[in-house]
Formats: sequence, C-alpha cells, structure tokens
Amino acid sequence: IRRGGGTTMTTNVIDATTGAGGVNVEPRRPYGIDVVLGSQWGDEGKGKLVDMLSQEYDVCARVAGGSNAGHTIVVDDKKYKFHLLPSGILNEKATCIVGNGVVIHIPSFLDEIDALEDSGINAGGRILVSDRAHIVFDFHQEVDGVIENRLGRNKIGTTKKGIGPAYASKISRNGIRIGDLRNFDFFEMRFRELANAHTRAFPGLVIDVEGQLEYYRSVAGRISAMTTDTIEYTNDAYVTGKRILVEGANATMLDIDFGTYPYVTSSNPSIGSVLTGLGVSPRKIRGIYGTTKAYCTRVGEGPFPTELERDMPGSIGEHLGVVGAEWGTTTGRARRVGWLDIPQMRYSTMINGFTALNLTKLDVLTGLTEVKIGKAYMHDGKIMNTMPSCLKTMSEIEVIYETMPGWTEDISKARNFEDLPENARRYVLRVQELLGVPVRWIGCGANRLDMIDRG
Ligand code: 2SA
Ligand code: GDP
Ligand code: MG
Repeated sequence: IRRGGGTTMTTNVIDATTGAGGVNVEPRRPYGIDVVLGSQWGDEGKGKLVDMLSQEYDVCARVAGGSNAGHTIVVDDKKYKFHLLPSGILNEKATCIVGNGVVIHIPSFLDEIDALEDSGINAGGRILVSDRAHIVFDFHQEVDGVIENRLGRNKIGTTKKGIGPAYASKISRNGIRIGDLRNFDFFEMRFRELANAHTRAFPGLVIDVEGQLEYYRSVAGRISAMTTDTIEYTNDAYVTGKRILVEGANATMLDIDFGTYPYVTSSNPSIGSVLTGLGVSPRKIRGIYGTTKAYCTRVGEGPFPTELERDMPGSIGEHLGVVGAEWGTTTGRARRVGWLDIPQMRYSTMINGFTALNLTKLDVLTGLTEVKIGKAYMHDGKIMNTMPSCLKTMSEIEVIYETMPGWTEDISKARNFEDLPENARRYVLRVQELLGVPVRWIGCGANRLDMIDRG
C-alpha cells in the first residue's frame, strides 16, 4: 500500500477482487477502561472512590495536571494525601501509571514516594512514569507566583505549583520531558536553553542552573528506573485483559477549554485527557464515573453562581465549610462553598457522558433544616439553556432554587440506600432525576468504608 510521502508499508495482503484483508480494526472487547472524573470545581472526593475501586483493578493511571491536585483518603484514622501519585497506589497489587499528560515536579514526586514508603506502603516497582510527561521545574513554580503577583486583584488563585508555566513550556515546544533524563547531555542543553528563556522573560528571576543540573544528575537514575513508554504499556495491558482505572485530577469546571476561563487550570481535566494524557482510543473507554459533592465548592478565584457566605457565624455556608472540612488538600486554603448547581452539572454531564455518579459528602448536609438545589440559571429575565462562556454573563446570573426538607439523623453508618432517612433519599433521587444519570455511590463520611454502593 502506498501512503503519503511515498513510504511503502508492508501489511496484510489485500485481495483486489473482494477487498478483503489489509485491515486490522481492533475488535471491541467486553471490558474497558473505567474513569473517575471531577464534575464540579474539584475536591469532590475522587480519591476516595478511586481508592475503593482500585481493589478491583490491576492498573491505575493519572492523566492530567500535576502536584496542584490533592486527594485525601482516610483509612481507619490515618490520612493519606496524594498529589502526583494515583490514589490507587494504596492497593498494593496495582501498578500505577503517571501518564504523558501529567506535569511532574520531580522533588515533590520523590518526596511523595518516600513518605508513602515511610508509612509502610510498598511502592517500589509499582510506579511507571511516562517518558513523554513534561517536567515542572522550581523556576516554573517561582514564575507561577510572579505571574499571580503581577495580576494583583485579578489573580487566578493558583496553587503556585508551577502548573500553568510548565504547560506553557510544553505548548511552546521548549519543555523538557521525563525521558530526556536518560540522555543527560541532551537534558542539560535543553535545561540551559529553558532556564535562559525564563530569566529573559522574567527579569529578577534567579535560577541556580549549576545547582539544578547537579540535582537532576543525582536523581536521573532513580527516575529513569521508573520511566517507560506508558502508552505501549497501557494498550498492552488493555489487550491482555488487565483492568484499568483512570483517576481524574482537578475537574471539568477547571478545564482550560470547558471551565470558567481564565479561572481554570492549564490542562483538560475532563474526559478528553484520558485519550490525550494516556494514549488510548475512545473505543477502549467503558465506565465514566462523575464525582460530585452533594453541595459545591471551589478554591481559588472565579465565578461560582450558587456560592454562599462562608464567614458568617451560624450560616449555612459556615456549616458546609466546617462540617465538610473544606480546606485545600495541597495549599490549606479555605474552599468557597455553595449549593449543588444543576445547570453546571448538566453541562459537565454533557461534556463527559457520565455513565454513573458518585454523590459524595451527603453526611455534610445532615443537620440542615432545609437543603437547596440550584435548578436553573436566569439572565435578563430569561431561563438560560446553556452554560455561558462570558464571565460578565456568569456574574449576572440569577439562580433559581428548589428547596427540600433536611434531615438530622447520623448517616455515617448507612451502607444501603434504605438505611438513609427518607429526606436524604428524596434528595438523592431528585438529583438523579434532574441529571438523568444514575447515582451509584453515595458518600456518608470521610472514611474509606463510609459509602453506599447501589450498583
Ligand atoms: P493551578 O495551580 O494553576 O492549577 O490553579 C488554577 C486553578 O485551579 C484550581 N485548582 C484546584 N481546585 C481545587 N482543588 C485543587 N487541588 C487542591 C485540593 C487545591 C488546594 O485538592 O484541595 O489545596 O488548594 C486544585 N488545583 C488547582 C486553583 O484553585 C485555581 O483556581
Ligand atoms: P479529590 O481532590 O476529589 O480527591 O478530593 P479531596 O481529597 O481534595 O477532598 C475531598 C475531601 O472530602 C477529603 O478530605 C475526603 O477525605 C473527604 N471526603 C470524601 N468523601 C467524603 C464523604 O462522603 N463524606 C465526608 N464527610 N468527607 C468525604
Ligand atoms: Mg482535591
């Protein structure tokens, strides 16, 4: 067969009369890759579901973002916090992949592995890092802070983990990849160029180039031992019937394309990142599990239509923030809080095609006399049918709420849907009805076991 460019490729022989042969379309298999995604502005409790599900999977993968992400898992009374490592690492049988779409700050990554091993979890040989994943350098983190300071009151409220600047290097095609550490002369040449480009662009930025090179030379062997072609690995794992789970980081409303731009992160934390951040075909995806809090939070700046005042003593906002322990897992910042936002969730469901929902932190609503659901957006006296892209329109939105009676019973021990008080059940079913997606899991407490599975 002649292809563009005149290359001759040997392939199956084609029968010129029948047209048979010559094609090798991979068959659809009775299994597939399952994905856990954040459907709001992050911190919905993705890590907890991944931890629970991972017991059933052979491979767990991260596909986007970097150490900005923070996933907390509570096992008995012990808290584990993950930033770059997939939360599935707690399943000692799982192999964990850090895919090509992730940006990796190597010192943080190694510290995370060391801390995990110190706490008795054996991670050795179970972590595979994509040779194509880009590196976040210390100067990217500094530049993140410099840009935020320059923006002043228009700042994004980033985690200052260097995520935006590292993806900017990637997109500008002068980024450096994990695989480059295997050829240190090449790495050094690229590093000097990248450091120079940054000192030119940010006067006042001082980079200890020799010190950094010495550090990277010292860790190159350790990183390279974990480095592999994760695209090949994942696709082979799929073909050989291994069960694969993808752990989304951040969330759809923080997506650089679909989120509340510019108040977003610099990656695509929605369904697309599974394809671009892992290198698999959409034909291989099966379950797409949207994680949503029973209310809503956001950390950092930007629009939040159903936001409630958090600082007022005795307010509902204070209840959600304190009872829900809504402080950032990575930065410790207080998260903004509000009611569940159905138009936002419909938008997120449309983009990701959720096959089931994981409704977390229902226990946090316990004790409220009434619970509200943001049911529709109004603008200029009209109901809106779409999620506006314009920040000004977002700020002018009026939310129409539906009010439901609350419940006071402790639900942390509920393990079946029927164990929930009637008003809590009605709330869950109403959310399911409004979104048209089955609510499969319900979070009843922070602990690993505090969950109802209706599957
Ligand atoms: P960045 O650092 O460039 O990705 O920040 C851009 C925006 O994305 C938000 N962002 C997050 N939102 C929720 N959770 C995140 N992870 C941590 C957590 C956050 C923390 O699990 O709590 O500890 O503060 C996360 N990472 C990024 C960020 O707030 C900006 O709005
Ligand atoms: P992620 O980024 O989506 O993984 O979520 P985070 O870990 O950043 O934030 C979720 C927080 O809620 C963590 O502290 C979890 O321990 C906690 N959490 C998760 N599910 C539940 C739940 O059902 N109830 C309560 N009370 N806490 C939960
Ligand atoms: Mg988080």
